[in-house]
Amino acid sequence: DSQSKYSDELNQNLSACKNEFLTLFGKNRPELISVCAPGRVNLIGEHVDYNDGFVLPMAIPLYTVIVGAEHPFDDNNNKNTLCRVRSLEASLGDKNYIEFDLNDLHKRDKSQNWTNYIIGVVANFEGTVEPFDAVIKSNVPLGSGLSSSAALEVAMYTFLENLTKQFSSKENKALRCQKAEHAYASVPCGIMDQFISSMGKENNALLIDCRSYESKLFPLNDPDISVLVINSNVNHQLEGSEYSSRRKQCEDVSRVIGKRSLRDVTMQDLENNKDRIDQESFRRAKHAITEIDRTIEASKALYANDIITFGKLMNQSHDSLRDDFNVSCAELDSLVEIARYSGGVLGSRMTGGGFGGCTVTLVKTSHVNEVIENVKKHYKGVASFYVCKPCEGAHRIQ
Ligand code: GAF
Repeated sequence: DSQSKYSDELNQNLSACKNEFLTLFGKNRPELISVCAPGRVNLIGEHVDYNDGFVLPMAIPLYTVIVGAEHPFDDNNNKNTLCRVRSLEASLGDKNYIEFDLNDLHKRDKSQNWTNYIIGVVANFEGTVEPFDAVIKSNVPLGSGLSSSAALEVAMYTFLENLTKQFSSKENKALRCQKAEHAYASVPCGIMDQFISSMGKENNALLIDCRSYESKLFPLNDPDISVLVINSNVNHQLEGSEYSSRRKQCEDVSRVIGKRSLRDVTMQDLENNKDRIDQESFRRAKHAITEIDRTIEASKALYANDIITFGKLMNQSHDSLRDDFNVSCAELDSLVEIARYSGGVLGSRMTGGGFGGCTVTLVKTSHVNEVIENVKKHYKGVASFYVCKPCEGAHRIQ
């Protein structure tokens, strides 16, 4: 079944990293450290983490794997400060081998973008980093809204923790990785992705309060209900500029209203200030305010096992992202429509930042194949499918 397919893939990627490590960096090495960090799918609560709102993601069994060890002493038996990292991801571009000095952790130019994720995490590690060599492989599809960047950052951080035996709290780990993304990848992301990649729990979604960082587990392990992730395999986002502008619009509205963030603004407040806010920003804020409420409602529904209400809220979330926040696209809308018209579907929406990437559909397990067949028949592009159970956050494997 699909779950054993995921663990097979994890094991294959782990072996591939180990083999490459031994080939590239030699055999006489200290203990090898192997870690993994998962991608995620967000069930509801989109574009609200940076508004201090609530999100409800789960970690999914697609992982970034890192295998590595301390960098060896040099020929004169001195310890140096060099790190070497090899990525087995062809999709990360042709610069798949990097070397950097721990004394020179400046941000690299854009053409070496994946390098920045690594160096950014090293620079933001809560402790002293030892020189190391490492190999990376990931099966979180890149730029698909499943949080491949956070998986890479959190995997790197987890590797450094195990290498140096200096462990951060899971919350600090997420915050440090987020800082790395802000400073080294120039994406002003919220905390959701790093948080769930670090804290994910098997069989549970996590309701995260993005203001207090408190989180609560919500069991999601009914075998009759499946979470189906569908990748549109398109990505229209231009370097995160749309993301930054949405974030700014939200912040501007709360400033005009005189509140700390949209978490503190009600629809009534927004209506009362209508004359002082341009129409587009009004719609952006309306999405965020209603989405925060929907996420709270959805978590209550999940707690009460009211999966019908949960699905309806997912549908409303998508419509709001499409019509008011304008972060969907034709491909995502089409996948959502096809799913909604299939039997057994409780709710379907885009997930993640948007402008391409994936949808998430809550569907009766008996109808998963029907949805997949309908998408294959009616979607104009070529979609990929993942049936996901919530899995554990980042951890050492060996
Ligand atoms: C991206 C960001 F990284 C998250 O912080 C979040 O804002 C998400 O888009 C939208 O909900 O994944």
